[in-house]
Amino acid sequence: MRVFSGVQPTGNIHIGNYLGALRQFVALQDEGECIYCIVDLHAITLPKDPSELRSHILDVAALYMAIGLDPKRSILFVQSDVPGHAELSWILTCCAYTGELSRMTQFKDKSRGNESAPAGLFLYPVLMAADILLYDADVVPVGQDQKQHIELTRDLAVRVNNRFGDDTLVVPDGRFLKEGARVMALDDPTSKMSKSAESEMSRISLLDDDAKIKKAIMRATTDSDGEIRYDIERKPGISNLLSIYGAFSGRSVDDVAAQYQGQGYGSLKKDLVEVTVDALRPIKERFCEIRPSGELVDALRDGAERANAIAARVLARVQGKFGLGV
Ligand code: ATP
Ligand code: LTN
Repeated sequence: MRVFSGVQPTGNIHIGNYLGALRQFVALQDEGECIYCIVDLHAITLPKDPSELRSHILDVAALYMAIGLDPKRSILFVQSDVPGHAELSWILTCCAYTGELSRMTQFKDKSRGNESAPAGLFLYPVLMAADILLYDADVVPVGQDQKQHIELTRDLAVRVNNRFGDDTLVVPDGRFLKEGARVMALDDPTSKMSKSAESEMSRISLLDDDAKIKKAIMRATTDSDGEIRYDIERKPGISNLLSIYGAFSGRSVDDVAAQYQGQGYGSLKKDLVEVTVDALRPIKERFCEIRPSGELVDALRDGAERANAIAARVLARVQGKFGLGV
């Protein structure tokens, strides 16, 4: 089984990224051949300061390793170090329909009908499909927000295969977790926790200090009926806290809710601060060792070389089917 996934270097990884996607990356190392990418070409779909981008690329790489990804067992690399991503992306762009791309909810949210939205934002899901299909990946661990993009990837693979034969592209499956697949913003539990949201109190980054973690959780938006119960529709704030608690402690939300039955929101929040601080402490410690070390860049160079060897083979196969080149 081959596994592929990616994270954008758009800012510090938050607990939504970790609980929804990255925690699966680690577990999957025992199940198959894993390829994890830092998708810098996706990050420039909206303008980025070059030195900030460079530093976020290295931060995400160090965080990959700090959470337990092993660059010897898995391939860890930066997307733009493997030219095949952009090349396959163009081929797939020629197979995608403008209608289906216009229906992508992430595009609609980020462009909001603006005529001067970058075309890269529109083509973003095609580049994501290329990332996955370039490695013949079987499984793609992601958060719930990527479900529509995974469906498009599958549609494109099937469309290409219908034209050129089933041995052209592998049709991948998304893998979504039950607990943590959609962590919501702490200050607004009706929108998802995001790296690029303006408010720092909306998220907890894996590198936040204990005081910031405490502040964000204690101030998290809740309702006023005082009852601890998992009910996303009526109690999105408390449900979000229960689901973060459950995901970090390996327990079900109902189990956690039962424990706090009859207690105030304050004691749930106080304990969640502790659970979160304990879970992030070892990650932060490893990050501080790995980030300044030269091994980080060496690992990424080695990863790019190994990724490129697979990508070049798949790309040549697809180009051959399309009749490209001499
Ligand atoms: P941005 O806010 O800049 O769009 P992001 O926070 O959505 O970024 P990505 O790099 O796009 O982060 O996503 C990395 C992985 O984390 C993806 O698999 C995505 O599905 C997952 N993910 C992102 N946000 C959440 C969330 N709030 N809950 C669960 N999973 C999430
Ligand atoms: N679109 C993803 C990031 C991403 C990705 C991928 C995830 C780009 N290419 C390939 C899995 C596989 C997101 O999280 N916003």
